[in-house]
Amino acid sequence: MRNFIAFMLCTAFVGCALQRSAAQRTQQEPQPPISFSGVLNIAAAANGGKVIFVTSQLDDEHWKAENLIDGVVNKTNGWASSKAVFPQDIVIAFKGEQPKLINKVVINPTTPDSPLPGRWINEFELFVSDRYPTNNWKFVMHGAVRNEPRPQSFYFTPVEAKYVLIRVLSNHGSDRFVSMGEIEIYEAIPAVGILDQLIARLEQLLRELKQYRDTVAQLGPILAEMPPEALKKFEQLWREFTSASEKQRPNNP
Ligand SMILES: [Ca+2]
Repeated sequence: MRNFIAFMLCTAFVGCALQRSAAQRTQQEPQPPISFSGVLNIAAAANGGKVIFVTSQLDDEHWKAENLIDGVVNKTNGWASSKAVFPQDIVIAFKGEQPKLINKVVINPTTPDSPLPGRWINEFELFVSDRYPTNNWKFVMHGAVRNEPRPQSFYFTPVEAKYVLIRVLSNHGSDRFVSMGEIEIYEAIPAVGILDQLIARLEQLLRELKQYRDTVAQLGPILAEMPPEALKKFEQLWREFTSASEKQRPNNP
């Protein structure tokens, strides 16, 4: 059982590494990841998030911007712009328009369309602000979403935000419109002490395992065997974790 868990964690680790290497190729600044992220998607409507501005939407029923934060893909269409004209801006605020320290955005381009028409979001920029409306958006990062039906994570240096602007710069070639299924935003969490940091890393691994499981479910297995470097990384992490746990036991000097 333990070997199985180790294997699953390692494959998740590799899936994560694959995604990060993709992000690193496209993210221009700063370098990810900087710190750990919370588990609550604070952009979700269910958690108080709301869309407060969108440049355009194809219609007000099936392709409205609110579909970006409804927590599902494919059950609703997602959002689509009215035309393939760029940029397209989407502004999201958090519950009560309170400031949050954030360091991760997840974009899932999946809509009922296949990737073939090239309508899904490609390049984008992320900005934040403590007021809205404003002409003084703070640049956070530039990234590109692969034309693949899965959630794609982008990490950045923790930054405080009341309002988050996702500026869509391109799609994957369609002259009709640009679309995507879901946007998620996560808080940066402080990790105090070695054990807390290790727990946060393990929790991060588990979250990425779930994401990897979803990817495999959508695309089919992409790893024939467990790469040895992934096993090494996991074993090192596990050693650090058990060693730190030992040190923190009360009967230990
Ligand atoms: Ca959605």
